[in-house]
Amino acid sequence: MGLSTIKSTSEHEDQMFRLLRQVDQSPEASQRVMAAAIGVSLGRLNGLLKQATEGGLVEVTARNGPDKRARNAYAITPRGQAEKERLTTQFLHRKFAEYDALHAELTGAASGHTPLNNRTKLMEHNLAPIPELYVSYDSAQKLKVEAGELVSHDLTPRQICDLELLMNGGFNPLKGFLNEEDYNGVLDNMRLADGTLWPMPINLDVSEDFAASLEIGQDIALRDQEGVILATMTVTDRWEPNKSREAEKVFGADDQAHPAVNYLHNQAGKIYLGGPVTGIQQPVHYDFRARRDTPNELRAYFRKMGWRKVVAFQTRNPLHRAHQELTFRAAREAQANLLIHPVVGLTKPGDVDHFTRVRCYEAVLDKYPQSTTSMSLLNLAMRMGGPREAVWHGLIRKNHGCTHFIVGRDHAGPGKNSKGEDFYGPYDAQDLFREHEAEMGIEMVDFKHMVWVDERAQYEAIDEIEDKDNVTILNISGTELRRRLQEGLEIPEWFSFPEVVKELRRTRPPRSKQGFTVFFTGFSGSGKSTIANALMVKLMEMGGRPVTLLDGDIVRKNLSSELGFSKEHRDLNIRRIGYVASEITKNGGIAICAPIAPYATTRRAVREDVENFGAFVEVHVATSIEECERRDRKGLYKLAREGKIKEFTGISDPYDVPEDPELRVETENVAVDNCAHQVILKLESMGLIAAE
Ligand code: PPS
Repeated sequence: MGLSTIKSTSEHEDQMFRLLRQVDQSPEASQRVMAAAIGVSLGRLNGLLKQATEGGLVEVTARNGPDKRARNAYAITPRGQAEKERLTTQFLHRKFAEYDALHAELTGAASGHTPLNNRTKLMEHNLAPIPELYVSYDSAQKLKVEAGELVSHDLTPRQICDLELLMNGGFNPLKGFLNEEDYNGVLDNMRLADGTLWPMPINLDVSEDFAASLEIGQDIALRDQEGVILATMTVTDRWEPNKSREAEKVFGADDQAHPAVNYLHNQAGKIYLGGPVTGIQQPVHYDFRARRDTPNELRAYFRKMGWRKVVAFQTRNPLHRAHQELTFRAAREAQANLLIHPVVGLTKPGDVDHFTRVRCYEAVLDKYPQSTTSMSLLNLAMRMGGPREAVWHGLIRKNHGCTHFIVGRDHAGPGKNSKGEDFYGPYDAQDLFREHEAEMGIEMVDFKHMVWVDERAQYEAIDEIEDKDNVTILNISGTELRRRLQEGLEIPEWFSFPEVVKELRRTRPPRSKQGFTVFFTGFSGSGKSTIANALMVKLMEMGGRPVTLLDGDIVRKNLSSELGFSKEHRDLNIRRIGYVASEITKNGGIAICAPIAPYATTRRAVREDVENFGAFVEVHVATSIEECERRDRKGLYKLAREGKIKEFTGISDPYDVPEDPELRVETENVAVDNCAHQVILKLESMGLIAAE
């Protein structure tokens, strides 16, 4: 018969709890001391120990005692830690119930204590300093000089983010980039080789050549993009990962529509290096320095402010009224303070840049009651890994001294897969978090979907509105917000704060105020330059934005004078034009380009460069090669026919006709003015020019 059936459950659990606490605090104590501390007989202690070891809560290691006789030492396992926490919570639960009953007996009324399930459970004190990987200032100075001699690896932007959190304890308990055994554990069951919960592989991916040049056991220097040495690493492991397997295990699908899977296959190096890291200095940030805190700085801040419970809110988007309402509610529910903890490392491609977001957050911060809420920026490189990412975020926030974490619908969701379906279920992240909550030592506060109830002029949680059919419920989706910003339409006060809308409008002005590029392409002598010149003058007459003409000949004189007309040189020439056009577009100007640009792939690459910042309008000047040759303004076609000019487009070199340009203009029997006007009409229809 099992012990638990002999003893009453609660007594047994109390004893187990005391045993786990005792093993945790004094693993080396003799059995006699242990039994006395727990208040049980030696026999009972043995029974408990047997059960704890069999259940994987405690590990036994043999060692020699002072009298040279071998004896056992005990260590608590991560599972044991989780069980200890569970039992603690249960113990408190019972004590609350007893207290409540006593209160009622003495006063005739309930104590007013909120039942445990609805109140903050016992939280770990996440406020003691957390281990960092940095060496002391003096050692760092010395190490920096020594590291100058080492082979070095230039970190990618993502690796810099990862390294910062490794070094400052944000990724505690990791001590470096994962070794192969830990990596496999993380992939297979979200655990390091020693059983500790860790859901996200943190790898140093490098090229095959670099990996091959190293010896196992060698120290390497890790440098930022300006060459500053941030850390050294001892390479203990080197392996070629199966990236499809990693994608399947970590992100649930080997589908490149997932941004992290795309990164894995197309950007990450082929080989992984693992090994412990020694931190020399933090990556340098020139922006919002006062708003960046290491885990220990935040822990110290919470201690100083006397904050015992802190709810963290993770975000990669600007905050609007609904967010303010839900975060504040979450904090109130948990009877805790609030930490707005936005990610400013790498987020999802296409997100609002972090400079704009931080200015928005600063505006919202004033809307919370004084000294209840703080904001700190987190230099995390997100993976958009949904459920696993939520658990990872929770562990990171715990390391930053928080006791609670808000997990929303589709937390860190990557969008749709290549079949147009969601990668994860809307509540998968909450489910996985809940499953590991006790072990993690940070509690989940689930997100309430807040909507505006017009009649009552306030935000309410949608599932708490009882008169749904009789009230007007309003909400604006992210897509709708982007459309309104794009088109300069109204954004109502109930949705966001005027200060936030102002910031967003500054960064995302309506299309008619954004920069854009008009890209003419066509044969030599097709009329590109003439139409481009006419267009430039018309746009300058309208005013409002600076206009730059990057004509084929002008560019070849000023930017590409050393280039000829081979495929390679033409590509280089067009990529240079694309780069300048994208910079002009980024800065709100109009770039008009007029090269031949014969290759479709190169034109597509330029389009992608420009579209990061504004519209790209491709105009095919569709004059036939016969007509161009007939006109032969510069006499080049004649020379080409005579073989005196080699690789001449349309004669002895290819031209890919644009398949789907924004506009195609015919120039035969059409006046230049009319062609330029067609472009103006197109720009108007795309919202790129508008009446004031
Ligand atoms: S490309 O292919 O886009 O890099 O060409 P681009 O920079 O527009 O330069 C085209 C002008 O260079 C002159 N030229 C030639 N064109 C085509 N093929 C060959 N081999 C060649 N050699 C010289 C020609 O005058 C082009 O001017 P445009 O303005 O197009 O008539």
